Amino acid sequence: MALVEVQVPDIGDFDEVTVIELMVKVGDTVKTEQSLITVESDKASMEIPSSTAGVVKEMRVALGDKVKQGSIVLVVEAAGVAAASAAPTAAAAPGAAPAPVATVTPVVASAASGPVQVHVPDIGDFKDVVVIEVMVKPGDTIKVEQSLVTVESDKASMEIPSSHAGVLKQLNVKVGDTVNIGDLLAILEGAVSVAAAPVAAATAALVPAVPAAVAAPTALASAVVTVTAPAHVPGAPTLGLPHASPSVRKFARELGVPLEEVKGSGLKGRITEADVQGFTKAVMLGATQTKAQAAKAPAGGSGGDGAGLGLIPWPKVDFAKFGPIERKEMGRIKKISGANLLRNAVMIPAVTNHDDADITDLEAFRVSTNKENEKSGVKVTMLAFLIKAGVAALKKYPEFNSSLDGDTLVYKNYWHIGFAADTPNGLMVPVIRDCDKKGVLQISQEMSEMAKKARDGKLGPADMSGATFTISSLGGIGGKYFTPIINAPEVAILGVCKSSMEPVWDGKQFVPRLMLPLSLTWDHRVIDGAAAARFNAFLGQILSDFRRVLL
Ligand code: CAO
Repeated sequence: MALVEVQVPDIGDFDEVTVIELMVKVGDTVKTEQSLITVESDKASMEIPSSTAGVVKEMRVALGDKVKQGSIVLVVEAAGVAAASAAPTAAAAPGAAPAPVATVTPVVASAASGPVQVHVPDIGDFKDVVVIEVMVKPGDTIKVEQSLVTVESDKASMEIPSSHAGVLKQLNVKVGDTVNIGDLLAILEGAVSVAAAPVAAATAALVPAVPAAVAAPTALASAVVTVTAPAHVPGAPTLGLPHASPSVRKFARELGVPLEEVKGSGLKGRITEADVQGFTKAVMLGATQTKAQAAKAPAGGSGGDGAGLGLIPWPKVDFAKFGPIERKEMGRIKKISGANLLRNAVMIPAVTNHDDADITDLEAFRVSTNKENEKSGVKVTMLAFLIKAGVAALKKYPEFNSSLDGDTLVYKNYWHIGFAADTPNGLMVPVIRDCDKKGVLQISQEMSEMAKKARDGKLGPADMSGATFTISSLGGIGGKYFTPIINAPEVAILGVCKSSMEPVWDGKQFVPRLMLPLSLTWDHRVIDGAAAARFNAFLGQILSDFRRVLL
């Protein structure tokens, strides 16, 4: 066992950098190359890896400390390494991690009035760094030292500034590209600049003309001049890049979190991983919205502009140009149900299976029951039979009575059935609770009361919540089949149309049977086509012989 001091390795031309993140603490076991701290200059941030595996015994740096090459970061008790062999610097240590060098390359002094190529400068030991941000676009007027792109390795991110001023004619990289030293980054036109040392470069930016001492020969004036830009210019202004370490940036990118909208709680407003998690949680809970969400939110619940789905914008037409028009604001219920329907239609991979059920005997039974019960005032409806039959099918195929919660399926051991009711104000879905415990007569009675309440605009939120499955019947109106939209978080909905007498082959002859068209829409994330076909077939069997409900 030996105590090894892990030092800041060669970090290129960075003089002093600030410790902005401690990624380990005393007692942690660290591996070789594991990131220990994040340091930051005004243009680059980088993680300092450990040269030695072992247990952290002592932290020698704190948040906000300034460190440079050779500064001791921490002391590690390294197994199997003799104290005498403990390397004084990370770079020299056995098995040392490659130093996170972000080298500043002196800028080649040159000047031209023609196109100028800007290449990726010497960025130290980094290879295949990824372009994570493009800060300029063709046509932009670029100043000397203005950051063009941000590149990132798994240990550091840095901005690549322009060595020249001019108009950006061509940008050769895009977000996601990987680049290496010498790669062509951009071509500037009308570029006139001199950038010697970083400080001199800053001065040159203020001087529009080319100093005579370094003016390019006239013959070169129209030629393409290749210039290497510095990877880092101490003292140059940052361009509003969110303050976060490469690993936090990567984490945010993986989650699709717009880092510029996250409020940093770290040093100097630095965004930490916990900040990104907090932001994500707030968005998921609906406590906040990203700017993109806010911009694409459906106006008044009536529908977005399609941009959120990468669709072309909704057509804006001046209808009055083609004839007389009248504008009427949509009602509150239509706006609310419209927003819900849009979300459900867009977010659920829905499929609809159509089938027919033979209800000849059931309809005869319904009519005779109603005759017998004429005096009771309760009219038994086909929909009440459908609800009862639906519960039997839901019990046999429980995934139709479930809901998705992330990757978990929630099976409900209650059977509350919603039914779509057409009202003057729009579509409403009252819910009849515990349909498994109620008879067809009671369901018919509750349904007629709920339908009346819906038409009178008297349904409360409790009347419309908690459904496990919905039935939408257009039977009293007409039609053959339709594709109902699932009422999330339910996973299926049954659409029913008008029954009609049809010739059905009984094996020997065609016989007239009353056939009921069924349309079952289901969420393909939860249910398969075969299960949907079985559900419909089972439902059809029950409706053709209702005694099966008892089985
Ligand atoms: N086939 C043939 N006739 C049917 C039928 C069917 N599937 N379902 C009902 N009928 C008949 C009934 O027998 C009744 O006829 P009678 O007046 O001769 O007895 C008539 O149609 C009216 O039915 P109803 O009003 O008694 O009962 P219902 O159960 O069909 O409907 C309700 C109740 C609330 C569902 C209905 O009023 C309604 O609002 N339907 C529209 C639902 C809707 O808009 N769905 C679409 C959602 S997607 O936009």
